[in-house]
Amino acid sequence: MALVYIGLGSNLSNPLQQIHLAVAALTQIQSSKLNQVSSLYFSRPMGPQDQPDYMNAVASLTTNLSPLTLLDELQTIENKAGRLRKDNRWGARILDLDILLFDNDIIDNERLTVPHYGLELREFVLLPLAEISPTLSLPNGKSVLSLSQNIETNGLKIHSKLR
Ligand code: ROI
Repeated sequence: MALVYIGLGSNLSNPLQQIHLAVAALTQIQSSKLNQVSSLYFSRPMGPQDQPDYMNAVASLTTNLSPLTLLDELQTIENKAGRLRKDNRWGARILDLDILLFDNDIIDNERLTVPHYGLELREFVLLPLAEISPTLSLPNGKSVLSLSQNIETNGLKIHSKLR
């Protein structure tokens, strides 16, 4: 079994509902078990500012799936939410499900980069991650808690508990 952390994000089509539906969908992934879900956070857009604020959360999952099979499952959930793959990289999106960490694995291929390239730079990933796993370290040895305490919070605020 691998321990995986997944970042959830939405800023279109009722983000609150999108994140709730996505959490429900995560519980249905084959050969996997949803462990923890962070609070739901409001965050300011990273990238172009002419888009709505985001809602973000982080979940942990244990899985017997391979990284790419898990990625297929997450993309199926995104597609069912109405996410268009051709969406521009830095633009608004209905639902984004990112594999942040997959055990201590380092993965780098055309489809998948783990740890997620933005992990250490994004308050909307680090704070929810530290909330559910304060003792976690990244494969490079850095403490998630200390990263989260040293990053600019950029107005991030807790909206609600998810479960
Ligand atoms: N900004 C925020 N606040 N939250 C996100 O999930 C998010 N996702 C993205 C970009 C466009 C980089 N900005 C984001 O993909």
